[in-house]
Amino acid sequence: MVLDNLGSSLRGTLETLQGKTRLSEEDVEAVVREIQRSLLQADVDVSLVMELSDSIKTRALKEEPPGGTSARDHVLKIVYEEMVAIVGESTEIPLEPQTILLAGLQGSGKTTSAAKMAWWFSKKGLRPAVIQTDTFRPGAYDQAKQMCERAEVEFYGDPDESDPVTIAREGLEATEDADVHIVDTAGRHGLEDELIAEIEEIEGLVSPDLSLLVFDAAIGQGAKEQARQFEEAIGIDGVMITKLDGTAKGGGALTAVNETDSSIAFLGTGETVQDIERFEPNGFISRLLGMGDLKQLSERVERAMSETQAEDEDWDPEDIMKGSFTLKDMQKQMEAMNKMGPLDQIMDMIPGLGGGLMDQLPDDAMDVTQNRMRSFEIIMDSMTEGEMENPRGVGASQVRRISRGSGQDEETVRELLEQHKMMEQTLKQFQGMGDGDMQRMMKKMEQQGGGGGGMGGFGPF
Ligand SMILES: Nc1nc2c(ncn2[C@@H]2O[C@H](COP(=O)(O)OP(=O)(O)OP(=O)(O)O)[C@@H](O)[C@H]2O)c(=O)[nH]1
Ligand SMILES: [Mg+2]
Repeated sequence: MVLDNLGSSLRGTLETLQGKTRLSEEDVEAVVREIQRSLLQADVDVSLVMELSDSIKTRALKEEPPGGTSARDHVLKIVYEEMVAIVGESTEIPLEPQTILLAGLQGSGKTTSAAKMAWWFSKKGLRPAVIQTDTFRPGAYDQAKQMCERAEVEFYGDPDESDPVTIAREGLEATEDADVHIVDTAGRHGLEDELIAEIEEIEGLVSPDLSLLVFDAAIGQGAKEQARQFEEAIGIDGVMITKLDGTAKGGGALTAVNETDSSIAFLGTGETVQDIERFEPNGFISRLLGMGDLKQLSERVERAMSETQAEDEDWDPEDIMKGSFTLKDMQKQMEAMNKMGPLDQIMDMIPGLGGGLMDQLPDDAMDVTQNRMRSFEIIMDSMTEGEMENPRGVGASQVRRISRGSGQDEETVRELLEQHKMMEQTLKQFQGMGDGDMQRMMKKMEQQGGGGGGMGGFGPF
């Protein structure tokens, strides 16, 4: 999908740097030319391409690769950092009551995205409602209503009312029990004054916490002007890029984000209400440039992500001992393990397990290296609540979606599912352990864990 060409052509150019430790001016020129060519082909705005390639060039020539780093890795790191600087972190979407206003040109995907977002919020345990203020397009009411039915979320619209502002006001009142109000608006062919005036008025009335620009990935060079006008009219906090499942080149996304000085909130990847992904900058750019090389770099970002991840109050480690072991449990285990140290050391602490039983377990069950754990963490962030609860039900198409959303290979997603299965089986063996053994084990682990309070009910790993 997006900018796919950049990934492959850039990798090709970088291969020619293989083995070099210093970069000549020509080397840098060649890389920068390749980047320019790919970005322009992908419809990224010309001035943005120039800006980006200038900063890459300057840095690549000026900065010394740190000791032991190849020239190739050094350039890749700079390209990665400069691109991440443009797309930025994903738009912060707090999981709390809020009003979201959607703006965008006709057919950009606003109505579809409204239902998708509502579905997304409902999966996060919030109660969303979609308010359809589009009185311009015939059928807008029915379309939104149907999509909301499919998403199983509340909907408000009034096919007999012709004033969008009235609908917005009445809609907010009628759905006041909902936590998250998503206000859909009408689109027009171009940026007519009428559209801008209307959305300004709606914006004034609903005073949204978040104004999102919905943006067709195919827009290309038109992106800049469009983004600028919406930014001036209502102030854009984030962008939802739609139709990334299609043939779109997607470069307009970079332009829009840069132009509105905002960030990407969501990606739309299909026509059904579930086809929505939270934007993940690290995965997005890594995917663009060829993931493998960037693991090291992205670790830092990932760590920051998991640290800010809210603690899940519902999770009860005791449940594991009662038999069910979901991916959610595994996620929590991994978080805790990160704080505790390598798995095999923990296993050694468990009385009676040091030798015998350990040797009977498949080697792979212990092979949860730090790197794989990090990949797994990103993957799990891209999974739905339902998939986390029932990983055995995850089929091929879901694997594909999760892989796309997380920027990890499908292979790694399948490995995660395998790993979960193995841990689940391993756990079954532990469940036969006597209570006394278990208590001793817990005590020992608490001591080792440096008195970490949350470790009290920590499971068997
Ligand atoms: N393949 C694909 N199609 C999408 C996506 N998002 C929206 N669409 C399709 O794009 C078309 C337009 O989507 P709408 O949601 O009606 O767009 P809109 O911005 O509300 O359009 P107006 O209300 O007329 O301005 C529909 O056929 C959608 O099914 C997406 O992420 N992928
Ligand atoms: Mg619409």
